Amino acid sequence: MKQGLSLVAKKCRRTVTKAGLATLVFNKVPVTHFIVHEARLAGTIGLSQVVKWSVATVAGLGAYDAVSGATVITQLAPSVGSSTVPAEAGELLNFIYQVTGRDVEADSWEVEGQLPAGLVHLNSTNSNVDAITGTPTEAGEFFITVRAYEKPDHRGENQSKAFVIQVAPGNVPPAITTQPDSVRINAGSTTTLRVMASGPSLSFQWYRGTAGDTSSPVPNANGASFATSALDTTTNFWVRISNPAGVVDSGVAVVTVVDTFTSWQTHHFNQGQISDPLTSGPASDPDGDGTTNEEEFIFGTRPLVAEARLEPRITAQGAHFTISFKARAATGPGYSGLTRHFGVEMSVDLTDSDWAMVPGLTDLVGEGQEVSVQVSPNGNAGFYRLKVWLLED
Ligand SMILES: [Ca+2]
Ligand SMILES: [Ca+2]
Repeated sequence: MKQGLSLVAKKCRRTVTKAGLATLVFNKVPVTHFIVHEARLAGTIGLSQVVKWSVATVAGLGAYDAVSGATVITQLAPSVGSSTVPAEAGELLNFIYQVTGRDVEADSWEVEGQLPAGLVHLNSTNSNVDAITGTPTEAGEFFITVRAYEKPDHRGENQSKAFVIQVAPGNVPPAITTQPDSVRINAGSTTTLRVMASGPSLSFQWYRGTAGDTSSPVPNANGASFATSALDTTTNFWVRISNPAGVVDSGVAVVTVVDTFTSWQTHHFNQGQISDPLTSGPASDPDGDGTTNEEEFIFGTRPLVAEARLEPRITAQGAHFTISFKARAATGPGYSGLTRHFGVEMSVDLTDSDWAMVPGLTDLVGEGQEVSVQVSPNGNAGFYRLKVWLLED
């Protein structure tokens, strides 16, 4: 019995000594460094210091039972002997623990439960000492269990102990690592905006408007990302991120809304008409002016008012001809994010294959201007047609 007791105490002293050394010397660097340098440092530190630390540590092991030789897992650092592990967000934590009272070293270790973000299990092998290390980035209480196994790969007899890692909020203000992106969407649809930020205990609030203007908070938009409601007009958003140590505002993300035939419909037809494709469908012509609804959308004319077709005027001036038309701008309801373009094509015989763009009239942006261009058909008969199309800005 006496011999058994002496064996246990000796083994305990050896493991405690190594871990204690590391904690004292390297408490400002990740514990991986300690593992690498352990052997070298053990040789350079004075024996009296080692002994002093060993004694202090053993004295702190309240649960250690030298008489029976019971196997226990004990915290060595940062809070010797405690089942609570104090930590602070943004500050390096080296949580070191050891198993004592065993006749053989622990061959493998396991951590059960969710570690706070930023911490990793060192996952020692063939060592009575193991550790969890890193810089936690979130505050809170994290309940974990560490388990030492007699054999590799989590086999054999095992011993476990529960710890709670208490991460205080710390003093690290939030920082934005990725700003929210500006996007283009079709009118009436939604999008999801995202921001990425670092720092502990982050709170988010998204706002409409220009950055810094908090008059229009978006209800329930309190995460790193949020889905907008269906948007009909171009809208600016930004997000304020805060924690106990500070506040940071993102830049503005512009959600550019681009109208489509479908959203144009909602501006020109009532609900009953929209539900009737014979009235509001793209191929329908409810006003009987020979222009389909889709063409009225492209030309910028009114789908329920019969109007003259949008056509170029041709006037003769001696041997020359002048083609003129009004290049309407794509403005008003149904044209958000769109630009109207005009071009004139010419054919000598009206066959589909030989339409050619007229030089100088290949692509004009409609700004409400009167366009007038002289053409010379070179003595041949010529046919002209006006081409109109909408493009996203
Ligand atoms: Ca029509
Ligand atoms: Ca019309």
